[in-house]
Amino acid sequence: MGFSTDMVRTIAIAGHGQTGKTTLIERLLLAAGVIQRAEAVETGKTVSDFTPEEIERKISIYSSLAHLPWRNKLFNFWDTPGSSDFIGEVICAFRASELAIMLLDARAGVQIETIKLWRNLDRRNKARLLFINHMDDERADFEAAVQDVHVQFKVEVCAVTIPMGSGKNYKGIIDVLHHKAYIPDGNTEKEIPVPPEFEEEYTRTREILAGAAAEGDEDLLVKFIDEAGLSDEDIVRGLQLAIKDNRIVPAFAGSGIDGTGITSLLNFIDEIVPSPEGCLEVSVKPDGTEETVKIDPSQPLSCFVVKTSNDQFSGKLSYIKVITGTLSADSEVFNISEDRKEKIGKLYRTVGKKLIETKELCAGDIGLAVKLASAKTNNTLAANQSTLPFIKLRTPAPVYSMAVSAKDKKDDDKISELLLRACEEDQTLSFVYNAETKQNVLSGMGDLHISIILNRIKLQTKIEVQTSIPRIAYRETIQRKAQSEYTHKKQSGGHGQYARVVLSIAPLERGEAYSFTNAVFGGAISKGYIPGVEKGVKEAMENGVLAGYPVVDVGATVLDGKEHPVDSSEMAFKIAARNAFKDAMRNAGPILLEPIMSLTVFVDTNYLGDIMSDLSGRRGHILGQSNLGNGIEEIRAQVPHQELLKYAIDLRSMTSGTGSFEMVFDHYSPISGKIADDVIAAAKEFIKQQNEDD
Ligand SMILES: Nc1nc2c(ncn2[C@@H]2O[C@H](COP(=O)(O)OP(=O)(O)O)[C@@H](O)[C@H]2O)c(=O)[nH]1
Ligand SMILES: [Mg+2]
Repeated sequence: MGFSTDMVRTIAIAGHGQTGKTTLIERLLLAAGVIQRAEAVETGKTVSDFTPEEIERKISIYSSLAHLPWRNKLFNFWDTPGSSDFIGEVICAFRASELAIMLLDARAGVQIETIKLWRNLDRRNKARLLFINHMDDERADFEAAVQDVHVQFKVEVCAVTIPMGSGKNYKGIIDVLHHKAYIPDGNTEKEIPVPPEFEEEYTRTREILAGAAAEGDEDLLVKFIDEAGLSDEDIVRGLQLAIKDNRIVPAFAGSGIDGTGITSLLNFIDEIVPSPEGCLEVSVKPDGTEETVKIDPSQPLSCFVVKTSNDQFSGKLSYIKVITGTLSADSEVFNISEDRKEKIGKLYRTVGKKLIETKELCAGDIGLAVKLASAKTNNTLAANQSTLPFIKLRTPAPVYSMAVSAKDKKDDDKISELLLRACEEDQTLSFVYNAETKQNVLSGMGDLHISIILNRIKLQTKIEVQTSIPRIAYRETIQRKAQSEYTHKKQSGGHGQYARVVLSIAPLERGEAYSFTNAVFGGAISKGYIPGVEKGVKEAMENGVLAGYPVVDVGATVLDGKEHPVDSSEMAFKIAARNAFKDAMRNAGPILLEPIMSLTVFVDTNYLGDIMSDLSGRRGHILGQSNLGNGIEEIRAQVPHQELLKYAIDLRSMTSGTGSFEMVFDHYSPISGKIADDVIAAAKEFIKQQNEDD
């Protein structure tokens, strides 16, 4: 059966680990009759956690997609991982969804990953609902969790369902929008009238909900004030507008264990959450400027590949979000990003690993195609060749790297091939050969992320992979001006070589990298030889005089020189300039620079002291620290990269697994004394070894 844009809703379920996302998907599918029983995550039989890695570790690692029919609509739900190691998977799901459901554990309220995910959704301006789960657990507190979100994110949260009791006394929920209650009933939940003892709370909550719904719409506000309340229809209309403008966050209560709170959530999505039509995507013009595109079924086809995975039976799976028009099975489209035609064969919807064939996907919908010849994640597919490509997924910088090689050198190529393929599937993974340090470096979002990738390769190929902490890319620079002159001369028999260069070098501002000026007066060096001089300077800067690291932030000026009518050449000037530079650098106070990372750490308040003193032990410079409420601290610091190579592991052990961090390169900063001496000694040892190997 075909679905039109107004019938489709795509929703990402996100939240801190263990809040119950995977369990909630089971409950949603059960309520819609897609599955006959909800499985516990521990059994390894849930719809969403179906890969061997997920079954073994009992956590979600990949985002998985499941669709379900509800009334006359089709809902696509993404289950996403909660661990920040797999944020790349969450980002795919966010990109392909118009709405997110943020899951909270009613015992814990806002947690560290909640904050990071919420900020991520803010950057995308995505509307969201709040599902406050675990109401059946001791210490569950619905109101505290709602208040937490309100205080933490400065948003208006309004309860659409409220719990009847909590912990051992949890009986179910009240659907405020429909004046009904739901209680557990065998496998699912059943509707009952609101029990008299909850009538008062219902009335109070409905009043607040009406007030929230009225806000932002003048007509409704007037009605609300004049008529002292709103009709059910008016509340629905107000909420529709509020969600569309992302003004309020509706909150729901429930439990994944007894399946309460599910029906009201599904009905709300049906009745209130707007159609994807008109939601915004971004495309990029050839000059790099961005342009918004509306989800629109009436335009020619355009779609975006949000995710690629490999299925052992079906082969390559491309998850395609349709932005405009309709994507049909057995059609031909243009892959804008790869500049070639692409044949679409069969199209599918999924329920976890199960593929269900469909003839078409309309604008706003998401599904998958198998074995596409060229399509990769981030590709734009369209009917017209002139369609602009959509903007690529925005993924965070990697925080953890490992140098990787095969135990047996002959397997290195195979490993590289597999890792490069893994990078195509996973945008937060990178695998690059660092020519400077002569290492193959695999980088990702944490040690768990990297170890899962390497394990998979080991399972597939039986090849032994060895890892080591990667070498840091240091730089060299100078502290003061210096001048030198160098004559390159070989004039004994045959064609001679002659060039003389007078060169001055001076420090530039940090980050300015390099400049070259020709200040030769009166033709002492012919114009034609100046490029040779510059090449020599650049070559010299590839390996500094201290430890062979690239030289940065130096301005070179060629002042004077001398040439020979027959024996001079560009090559001769290059050699002279290279040597002149090295000589000058030795006299210019050469120093080492190390990369400094900008680090943001999120930890529970009780670890704050430990983390702060640990950071100063890592030569960190604390820039600021703020209490985010609910016992969570954010620390911003600048720390040498050298000291953060194992931070993913160390932070976890210091915080019993609760801490989390982000980091990006910030700048280079000088080092001296013993730290510099050690780096220089290690570099010399490394160069010696390389020479022996060659
Ligand atoms: N008591 C209780 N346990 C729950 C609830 N929802 C999920 N769980 C359990 O919490 C654990 C983590 O659930 P899971 O769905 O894997 O969480 P996820 O990491 O967010 O996907 C599992 O043992 C679930 O059975 C709930 O509402 N109440
Ligand atoms: Mg999960």
